[in-house]
Amino acid sequence: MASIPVCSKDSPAEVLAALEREGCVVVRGVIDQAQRDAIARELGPYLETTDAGTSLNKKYEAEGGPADFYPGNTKRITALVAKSETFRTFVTHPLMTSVCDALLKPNSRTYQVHATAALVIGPGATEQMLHREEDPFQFFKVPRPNMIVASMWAMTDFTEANGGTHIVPGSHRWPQDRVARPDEVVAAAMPAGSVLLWMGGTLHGAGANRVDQWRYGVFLSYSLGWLRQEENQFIDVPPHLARTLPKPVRDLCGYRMHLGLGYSDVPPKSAQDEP
Ligand SMILES: O=C(O)CCC(=O)C(=O)O
Repeated sequence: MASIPVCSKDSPAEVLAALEREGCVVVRGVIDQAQRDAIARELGPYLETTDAGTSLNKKYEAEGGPADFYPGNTKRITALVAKSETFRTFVTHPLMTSVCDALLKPNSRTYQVHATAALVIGPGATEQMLHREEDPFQFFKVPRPNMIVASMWAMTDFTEANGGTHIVPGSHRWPQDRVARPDEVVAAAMPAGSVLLWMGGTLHGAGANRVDQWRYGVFLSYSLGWLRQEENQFIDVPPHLARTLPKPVRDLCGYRMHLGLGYSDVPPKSAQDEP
């Protein structure tokens, strides 16, 4: 029976081993109630004014994406580095940097924020199609080097019934075209405060919500420093905002060079960083 390994945040070596082996892992007790309350407070005004319909699909379809990628009754807001101070502490969280140091740095001098989103799934939302974070990079055939690490931070409990993320353990090592059997798909069940991590090659998707409560998750992924970011951080976190952020956050948004890549005439540094 397929399952997602569960680790404590105090065992980073186990987290890493499970992630490499199964392509996914749940880490419990990463953020406390005060941090979840802060996220709810900071993102609340954006979520309140967000339509939970499927209008986002039109935007994605217009850009060449699938027409039905986002199942109904899901609120999705992006650009979280710009919107939430607490989220910025997730970006530099030691759990994430230790995993990215180990899995991404062998293939790139730096890594960067790839995409951010709050994904709040309401009653009646149907299951999302399984997909991989690496799908836009299919020009490189499998097996590929590690390119992306993704995570979902549980603001509420995640259950099989309320839309807990569907994951296919082990699928990060599959041929591109292998289709998952139903018994290979596992819903991430985890208490609020946990983080689900998965590899860029792991099949996953949002689960269906069959209960009368909203499932609230915060998504954060990282990619190799020389890849195109999924979410354009230079638009979503523009230079005037980047200058005000702590240097580690600004660097992770991509405001630093990878070897010769990414130079610019606009100084991203704040006055106090200048030598
Ligand atoms: O909401 C989830 O559990 C996963 C969402 C996802 O994979 C996506 O929207 O790309």
